[in-house]
Amino acid sequence: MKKEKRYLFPADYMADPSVHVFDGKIYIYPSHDWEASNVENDNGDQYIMKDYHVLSINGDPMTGTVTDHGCVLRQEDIPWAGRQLWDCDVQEYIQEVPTNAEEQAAGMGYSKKVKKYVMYFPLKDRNDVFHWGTAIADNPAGPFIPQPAPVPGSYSIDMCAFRDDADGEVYVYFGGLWGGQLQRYKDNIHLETPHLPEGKEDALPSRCVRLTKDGLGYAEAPRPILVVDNDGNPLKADDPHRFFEASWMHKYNGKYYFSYSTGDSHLLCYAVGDNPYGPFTYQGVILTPVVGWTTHHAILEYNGKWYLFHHDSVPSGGKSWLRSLKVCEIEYDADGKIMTIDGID
Ligand code: FUB
Repeated sequence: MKKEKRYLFPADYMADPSVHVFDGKIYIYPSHDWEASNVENDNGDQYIMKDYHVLSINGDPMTGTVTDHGCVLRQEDIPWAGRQLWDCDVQEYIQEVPTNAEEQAAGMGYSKKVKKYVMYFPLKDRNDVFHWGTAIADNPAGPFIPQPAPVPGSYSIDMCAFRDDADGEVYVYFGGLWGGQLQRYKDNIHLETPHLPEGKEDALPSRCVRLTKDGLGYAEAPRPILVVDNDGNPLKADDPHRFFEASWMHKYNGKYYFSYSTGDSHLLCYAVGDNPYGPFTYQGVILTPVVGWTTHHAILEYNGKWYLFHHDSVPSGGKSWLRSLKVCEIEYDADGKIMTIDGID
């Protein structure tokens, strides 16, 4: 179906939106696309992003004023940086910190609760291997101060940091094929020889890990996230609806909706499960192909309506590495199915 769409930030090329409501306001955490002189290839060398901005929307996503809070983290400020700051996400944490002498004299006791915001970003180290970094801010609009080293054991790209209202825990969904390097890992161990499944082999799954309470590390080993058909069989590698990258998680009517990009078949698809780890039963297509190679998204409820944030390459004349943020409303039918939206307006 056709839906009215809005370009959110015509002033610059930004992509890969992660979107949350913090303190009642919508915050967008996008990648910041740069003009690339290098060749476009399957390794994604054309995506040479070097910093992050935070955007916020004052009110309704379709009409509210969009504010650019400026550059909140630069590659050059990250001690272990090699190259390529790809899709990030941010989550809010409440932390107990010591009070100072003045606050104690005012009767506040020895500790107080403060909000902290942790950004999760994928970045290649100097050996060209992706890990995730974390960076901390006092405010959802940043600036974000990077931790000195990547999260131990972390790998691949495209983190979605989802807080489950059922248990209060944060689960990070991640992974991406090809340039995202997921094929280099099995059971969280780096393989000597990468294995990208083909044909009727089971498709390579996205991963999910529950984080520690401070949001800065793994509370467990990452688990595979299976997308299965109606008979419970994992989707196969040659299925155009299989997972490729750009995980997102949201809940609707108590069900867990895992959505993702199918990469080389250029769709946004979704699957539904009963808990954060799945398995997730494949349901359908959210968005048909857009102009540009990549497709990426976030789904958010705001004031009782549901929105799809995504990107396309129309404003750059089809340059796949120069993408622009868009938003439109999405609808569910009575059975909880998301109505498919046309990617081309
Ligand atoms: O923006 C760089 C990469 O392209 C992202 O990490 C992928 O999801 C794709 O959008």
